[in-house]
Amino acid sequence: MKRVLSGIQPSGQLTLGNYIGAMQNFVKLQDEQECFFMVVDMHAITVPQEPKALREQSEAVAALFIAAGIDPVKSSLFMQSHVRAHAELGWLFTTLAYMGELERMTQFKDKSAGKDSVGAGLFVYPTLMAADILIYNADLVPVGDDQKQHLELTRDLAGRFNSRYGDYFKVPEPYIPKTGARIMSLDDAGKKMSKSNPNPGSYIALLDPPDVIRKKISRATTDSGREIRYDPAEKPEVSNLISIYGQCAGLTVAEVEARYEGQGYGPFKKELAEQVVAVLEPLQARYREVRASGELYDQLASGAERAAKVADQTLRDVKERMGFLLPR
Ligand code: AQP
Repeated sequence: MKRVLSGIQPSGQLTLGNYIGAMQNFVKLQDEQECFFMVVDMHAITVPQEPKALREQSEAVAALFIAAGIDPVKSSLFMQSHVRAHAELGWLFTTLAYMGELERMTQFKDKSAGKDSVGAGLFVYPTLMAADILIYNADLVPVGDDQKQHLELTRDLAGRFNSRYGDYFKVPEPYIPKTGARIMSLDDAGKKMSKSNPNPGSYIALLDPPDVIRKKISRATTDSGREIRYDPAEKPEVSNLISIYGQCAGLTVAEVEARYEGQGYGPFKKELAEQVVAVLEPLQARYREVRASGELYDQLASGAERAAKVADQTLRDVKERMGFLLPR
């Protein structure tokens, strides 16, 4: 059995990108592997968050994990901030990382572009992410392909620690699904669908009511021409819609193309909206049940307790190897 670790930030409303690129895969993994899934609230504050919204979003993300199919008995589901060793190991890794390698991170470049003042937390985000992963000595890290670069850095930091202080960390492997790994924005297929995009029309939120989903898809940008053809270079907008269709309907790209051969964007978009609604409506019903059940806090406490057992031990081992004087 392999150990799997991944997280989602409560930095806005979760999107269909988070579901297709992350949650769907988490659910598949939990039956065969030992899984740790967390709501990474400490990462969310690397950009300003309104406290009330952060609290609500954190609870919503935790409930969405369960609504999407994560079983909190099989998997350890917890809030990152409830397992304090993450922050401490994050600091230790910050001291191992180089400025140059952090400066190269495209997420940092994207999120800081055009801003007058950029938080230092955004810059060191990847070192906390490395701590999140390595603290469980995870074998596999299921992430969307947008996170590949951060995972590379995690692998480098694990290697650096091992060569300085002796072999300790496993060098984790990314687990990136072949299709649907990156869902792009509905208003610009050059950017990934992102929950912190200020334009809500650019994403489908997992909790969007069906009519809002229909409206957003009908307004989604399309390329010139009317052919439903998967060609990310020539027809990026339609190609993105085809991958969303395929992921929601359980079809390959070729099957979606064949279904709409000779038809225009109108019928395609209409049916795409229904495919998305068919996936999200039952998820939303389960979400409402989870929120109403009142069990979430206990489930998160038990997840954090299981996680802390592993995390605290790793932190102790690391500090010992680095030369800290440990309390007796
Ligand atoms: N558009 C996407 N397509 C596929 N996968 C995606 N993921 C995010 N967006 C897409 C995957 O979801 C997981 C959780 O991501 P996150 O919330 O921790 O951070 P993120 O990647 O930065 O996601 P967002 O939505 O873009 O958040 P903000 O806007 O706050 O930065 C990851 O596995 C990610 O790959």
